[in-house]
Amino acid sequence: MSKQPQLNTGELPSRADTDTRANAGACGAEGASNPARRNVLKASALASLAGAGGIAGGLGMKSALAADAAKLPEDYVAPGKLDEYYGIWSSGQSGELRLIGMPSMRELMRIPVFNFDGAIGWGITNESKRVLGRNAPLNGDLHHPHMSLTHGRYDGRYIYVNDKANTRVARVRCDVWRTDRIIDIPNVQAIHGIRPQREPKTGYVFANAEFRVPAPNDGRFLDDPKNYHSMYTAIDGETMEIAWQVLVDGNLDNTETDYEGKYSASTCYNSEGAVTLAGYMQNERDWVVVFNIPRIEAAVRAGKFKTIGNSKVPVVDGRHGSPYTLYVPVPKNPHGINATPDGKYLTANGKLSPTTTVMSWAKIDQWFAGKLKDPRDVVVAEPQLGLGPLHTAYDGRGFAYTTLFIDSQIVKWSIADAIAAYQGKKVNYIRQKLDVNYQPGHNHSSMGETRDADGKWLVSLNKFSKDRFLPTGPLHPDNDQLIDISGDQMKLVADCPVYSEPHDVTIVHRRFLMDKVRRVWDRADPFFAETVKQAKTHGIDLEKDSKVIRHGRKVFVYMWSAAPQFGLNEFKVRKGDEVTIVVTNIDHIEDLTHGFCLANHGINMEISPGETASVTFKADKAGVYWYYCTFFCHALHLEMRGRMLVEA
Ligand code: CUK
Ligand code: CUA
Ligand code: CA
Repeated sequence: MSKQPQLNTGELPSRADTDTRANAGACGAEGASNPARRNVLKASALASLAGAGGIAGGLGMKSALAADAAKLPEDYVAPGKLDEYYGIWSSGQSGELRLIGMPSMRELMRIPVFNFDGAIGWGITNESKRVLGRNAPLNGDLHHPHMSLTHGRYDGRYIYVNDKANTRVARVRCDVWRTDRIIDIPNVQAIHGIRPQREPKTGYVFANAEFRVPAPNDGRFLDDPKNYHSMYTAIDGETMEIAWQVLVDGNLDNTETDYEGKYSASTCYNSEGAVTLAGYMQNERDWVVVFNIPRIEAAVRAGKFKTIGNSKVPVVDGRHGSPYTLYVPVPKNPHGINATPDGKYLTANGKLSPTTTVMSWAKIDQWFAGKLKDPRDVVVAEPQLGLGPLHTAYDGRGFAYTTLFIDSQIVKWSIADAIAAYQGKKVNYIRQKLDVNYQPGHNHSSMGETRDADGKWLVSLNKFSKDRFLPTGPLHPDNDQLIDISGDQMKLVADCPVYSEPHDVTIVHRRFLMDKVRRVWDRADPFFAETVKQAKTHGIDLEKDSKVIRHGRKVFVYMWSAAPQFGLNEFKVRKGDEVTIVVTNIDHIEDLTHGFCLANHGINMEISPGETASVTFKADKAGVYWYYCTFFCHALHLEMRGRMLVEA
């Protein structure tokens, strides 16, 4: 995705189904501005109120700026200027993570996680294989990226992501933006929703298993759905070890945690335990299951668990009637579950019901304390929002924004008014419905899943783009739309085509990240420490030495790279040797990356400043094979090459 700033050409949408409010041109005319300009506007507006002396000058300045701002679209970030937010995008079945600057929506970087990436050699290098596992599948279905938190605020350390396709959870480091751990989740199938704990600091990362399977799933039980299960998994976010699992009734879809470190909760759309489409829709109500974390931890400590098959993970029984869980009946096939940034409520979105169910963490607390009888007593509102509510985001000012998949809209509503209406008061809790194009799944607001929710931007991740872009063949991009939510009314600002198929995004203000991002690698970085250790055993100083070391049929080829040269002009091996090539980029200069590509061997890897990267392969073809640099590093970049000579 690379969206050019949409200039305010006044080009109007031609289709009747495009809301005119939703036109970028209209926004510009209403005094749109980039965030910096917006602050100037705010300051001048304040100045105009600050006493008689300020009025004339303030107003004059304000209108001048407004006229100026009217020339620029709201999301405009001038060349050379930096975005205010990092949008951390999932990519669905592409299996990678993407960094997109916001509000410009310019794609900044892609971080391979579960997928093959030929640009940096993810899936090729030994360093990436150590993270992936040697025979790991090179695909994934990455839906949910969430940053680690401390006291309900982003802490800029890690992004945790799920892989629904291969039942995994991974962690990406935010300093070098590289995946550093991928783990398999045992006893279950298809990790979907995940959430890091908010309080006191991401301790657990919770992971939902969506598909019910036998446990153990070893062929003993097959077509016997009564013996299928789903489990909730708690992963230690630091060590990436699995702490425990909870056996549940039904299945698990999305998950959310509170702001106090006591509870987490998941939606279940298959309370029926069905295996057919008609079956999943049978019950009028499914549920939200709430997990009592301290009670589960106590049960594990007290040995009240079992283990399954070869797995050593403690499994606690959290099915109906257990002291560890609360099952709250909610309307039919709920989907997204989202906690409000004030720490008070969570909402479960109806999907097949036009409602969103608002629950109170305080009432959940009372229920577990035995002060409430009916699980439905924890519900404080159930507003009717429209057709197909999937996910809800918050602005920190008491408003919620829910995607309506079937209506192709975002509905803005007041949480307080919805609660008042539930108590019988006559209030209209709906503030606005904005058409989006088309069929939104997730939406996400800037900083909206933290205490710092700032209510500036909202992204609607639309599953269909239909006619919004130049045709690209039968496969269409998704359409992620940028919406300004800073005012009373939502305003659609930009369309942004994205490759299949992001589900979710986390929008993090740059202040949480910019200082933490490394510009060159630390030579002591754990990502390639194993390779550095191996070089030491061969007596190699990676920064200085370029040489070939042979141990029987194993050959280690060490070389540095410095623009525009590799440390070795050529090296010789014998057909059948197992060759390990280790390249160290000794250009410790920001942005001076080299690549190492070996012709006709399916090998390419990136070596950023200060990095060591390695690859192991069998030299199974005699002859001359050139290796060359693949990142344009110097005027003589094309000349940066050498030969591997393979003796017959
Ligand atoms: S799920 Cu895709 S739209 Cu996987 Cu978060 Cu709701
Ligand atoms: Cu080194 Cu191009
Ligand atoms: Ca159902």
